[in-house]
Amino acid sequence: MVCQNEELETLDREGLRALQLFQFKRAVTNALRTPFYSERLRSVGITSSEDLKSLADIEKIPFTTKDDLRDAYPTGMLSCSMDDVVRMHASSGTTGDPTVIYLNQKDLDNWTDMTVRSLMAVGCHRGDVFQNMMTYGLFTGGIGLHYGAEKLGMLVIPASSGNTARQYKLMKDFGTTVVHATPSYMLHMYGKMSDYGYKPSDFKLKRALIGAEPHAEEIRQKIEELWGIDAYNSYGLSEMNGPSVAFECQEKAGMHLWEDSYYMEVIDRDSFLPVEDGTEGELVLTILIRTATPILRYRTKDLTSVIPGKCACGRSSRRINRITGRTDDMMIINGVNVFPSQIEEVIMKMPEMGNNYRILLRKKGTLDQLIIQTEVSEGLFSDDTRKMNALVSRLRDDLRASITIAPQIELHEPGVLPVQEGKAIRVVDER
Ligand code: DLL
Repeated sequence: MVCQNEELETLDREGLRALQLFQFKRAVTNALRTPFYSERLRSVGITSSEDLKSLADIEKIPFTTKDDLRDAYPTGMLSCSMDDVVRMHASSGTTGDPTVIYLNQKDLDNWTDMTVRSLMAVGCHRGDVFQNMMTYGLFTGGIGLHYGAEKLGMLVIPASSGNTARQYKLMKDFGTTVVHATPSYMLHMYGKMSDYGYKPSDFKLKRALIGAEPHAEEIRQKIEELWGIDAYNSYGLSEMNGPSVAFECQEKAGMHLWEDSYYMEVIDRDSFLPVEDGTEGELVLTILIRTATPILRYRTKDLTSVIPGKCACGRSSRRINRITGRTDDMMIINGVNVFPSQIEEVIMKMPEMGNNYRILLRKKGTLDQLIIQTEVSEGLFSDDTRKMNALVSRLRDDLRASITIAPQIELHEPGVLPVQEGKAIRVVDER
């Protein structure tokens, strides 16, 4: 196994837990220096890290939510002098005050090391040409992997997102071997390849690191088959620095959540109690490698489960399954609970379906209406209504079998449905 820090990455569970307790205590000491946690922790009787005797004591700490971060805007979660801060990231703030994360130089170095580790886990190395198609800016996707890729010795092309024609030119002229993009953008780019006069053999691409948005296993497979490359799932969130919280290794058997840097819990959505490995629940994370903005027991709202057992690669950090949805993306359609991921899985299992789709929710009288707009594969769209109707009924039947609702289906030609430069917007709720 080629890795960044073999000793840490293969540490046995006992050693890992001892390290986590040590780091958790340090995180609590830091947290007590922030206005927000000093009040929150004292309210439950925690006045020093010595109040945590074991990892089990962590459950005494109340969860932190996105609303807590918003309420603490702009400096309620800062644990050091602003003079020591060298970087900030913030959410877009479209639904209220943004959330801000500060990092000092050591925090940035720690994050960079985590990204080097993630890149090495998927086989990246010096000599690779890394085209970073994630947005650079306050969003952590672009800049997040940038420093690690440089530290590893890859040639970094900071292309940022969008401008497909330029992406293709850069890929061809500089022999890009690794790209970092959202899965929806990888599919969009492929759809435009022939328009720009290219074919997959024009490129030296070997790997895509895909993340920042939910996607079914079928989407990964589609990207791999269309492009003839390996695609690896990458998970992260700005509150926990950004990309490189959890990353697949070359086994492609779930994402290693780097447990020497993050303390993970998976809790039942209703009771908030921990669930067994293998059972789905909400992921709760504590960052152990950042001083300037400590965040303890953060409710990510992301749904996943811990994969029981050890990975064949030898790394000891436990793996999580791909994110199936968020606690807040469940749609209630005429009383039936449906997750967008269930719909995506059905669409992507049909080879006749193309690379882009949308889920529309409307009101018709008092009832909810579910409309699925999906592009069909290249060359399949036709005026032959019999053929098209047969496709529509097959998709409707498969969806009914999965979600118990028979939606209205609209088939479209490839390239017709809207595409976002950043994260894909799949659900449009007009109710
Ligand atoms: O999306 C950080 C990131 C950038 C991760 C690039 C990976 C690659 P935020 O904008 O704060 O940060 O959004 C975080 O996006 O809570 C999940 O709901 C979702 N998400 C991120 N990665 C995945 C993934 C970045 N691989 C939110 N699968 C998270 C499913 C993902 N959902």
